[in-house]
Amino acid sequence: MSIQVGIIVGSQSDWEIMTHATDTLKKLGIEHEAHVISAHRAPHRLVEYCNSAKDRGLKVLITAAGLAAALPGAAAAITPLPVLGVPMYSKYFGGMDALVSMVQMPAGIPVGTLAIGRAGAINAALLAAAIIALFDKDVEIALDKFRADQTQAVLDTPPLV
Ligand code: RP5
Repeated sequence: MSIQVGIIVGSQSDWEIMTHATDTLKKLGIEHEAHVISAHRAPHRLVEYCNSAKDRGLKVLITAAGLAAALPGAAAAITPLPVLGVPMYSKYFGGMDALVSMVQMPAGIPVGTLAIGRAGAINAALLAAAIIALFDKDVEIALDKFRADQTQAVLDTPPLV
């Protein structure tokens, strides 16, 4: 099977949180790749990556960045692929800085912005899966099973007290 999801993070320091996205993609059997590509520190690399992403067969990009968090918007400006953005926690503003940056894209260049941190990383993977499931039966089946198992796990939880 070919690689369907490309993950790009602005820094190695974002990676620990974004392993929640790769763990989720693995559970769903979705092939993916991940790279550190900073929009500010390596802009030319970002342009190269995003310009070739669709031709290489990728279907969705998941991006993660903190602080000024230009990466998702810059990626979305270059590639026609759906771009999902996960804001990273920051020491001074708790990730609200990145969240507001990502969600406030000008009309015409959307970034599907998720929650800050772990929930956003997991949900970015699930949203990528939902997009791919529209044309990939294996992913549709895997996502349906994931959701059913999740529901069953809640139902199986014994009373807390
Ligand atoms: C952003 O700056 C990265 O996405 C990261 O969240 C933040 C801090 O990066 P480092 O200084 O830890 O490399 O570009």
